Amino acid sequence: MSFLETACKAAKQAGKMILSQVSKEMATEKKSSNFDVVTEIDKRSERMIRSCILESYPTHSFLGEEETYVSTQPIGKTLEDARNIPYLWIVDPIDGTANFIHGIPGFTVSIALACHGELVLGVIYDPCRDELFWAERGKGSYCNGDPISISTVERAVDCIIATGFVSTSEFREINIASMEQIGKEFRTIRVLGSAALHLAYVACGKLGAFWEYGLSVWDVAAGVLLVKEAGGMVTSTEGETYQLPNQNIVASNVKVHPTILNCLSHYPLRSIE
Ligand code: 2AM
Ligand code: CA
Ligand code: CA
Ligand code: CA
Repeated sequence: MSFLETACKAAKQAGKMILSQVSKEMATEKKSSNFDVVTEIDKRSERMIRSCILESYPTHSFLGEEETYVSTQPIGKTLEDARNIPYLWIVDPIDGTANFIHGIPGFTVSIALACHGELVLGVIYDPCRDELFWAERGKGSYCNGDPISISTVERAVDCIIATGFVSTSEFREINIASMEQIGKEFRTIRVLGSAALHLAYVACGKLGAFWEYGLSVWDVAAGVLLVKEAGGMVTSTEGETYQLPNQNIVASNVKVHPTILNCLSHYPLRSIE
């Protein structure tokens, strides 16, 4: 089985298990705060994905949101150290846990593979709609086997942009404030609750763009490759070339990118340092 096949199999298996648990009674556990919670299903999903990947590739490294990391090689806390790692899988076992807990469609499984710190594979699965998105470096992006590409819309006013705001993030206020300017330029703003789903929707052209402050590497790793391989642009909120694990991200169909960066320039990050 190829890396892609393994990742797709793991994402689908986990996604179907998650879907089967929606609306069932489940305990939630507090992580960093009351806003940051995890369920037994997040952990079960991560264990399923980890077993599937490490059974196929026992020497690879694995970074998951819920159980930090298991690795045959020592890896650092951030991807800065990932350049020394030949194969690092980066996994969000449920992106959109809040939606999952409340039974709202809009949660995904996100699996990426970085080789020596460079993204080579990204898979995002939305079990509610049975949509499997994937991208391989240099080979384009796909949804359920069909090639996808970014929106061709030229003007911000003709497209929908998405965002989210992590309640516990130091960037929360700036994220919310930035909606004011962005909201004046774009048709409307959506907050679907899964950063990975937002990125998959930018890749297939449903959304013109997505921006968010304060994200983690597992929220965006797969989606960044999907957007790039679909012809889109990904930068930091300050317009620099996007590099994992930058927390602040803008992804778009290229054409509306300058409008977003211009809006965000009203909210310099220096102001919260
Ligand atoms: P999660 O569901 O995996 O935690 C939405 O804004 C994005 O932010 C989602 O990708 C979500 O991922 C993440 N997120 C939401 N609340 C969070 C919190 N309190 N801490 C960390 N990440 C959070
Ligand atoms: Ca979480
Ligand atoms: Ca997440
Ligand atoms: Ca998660």
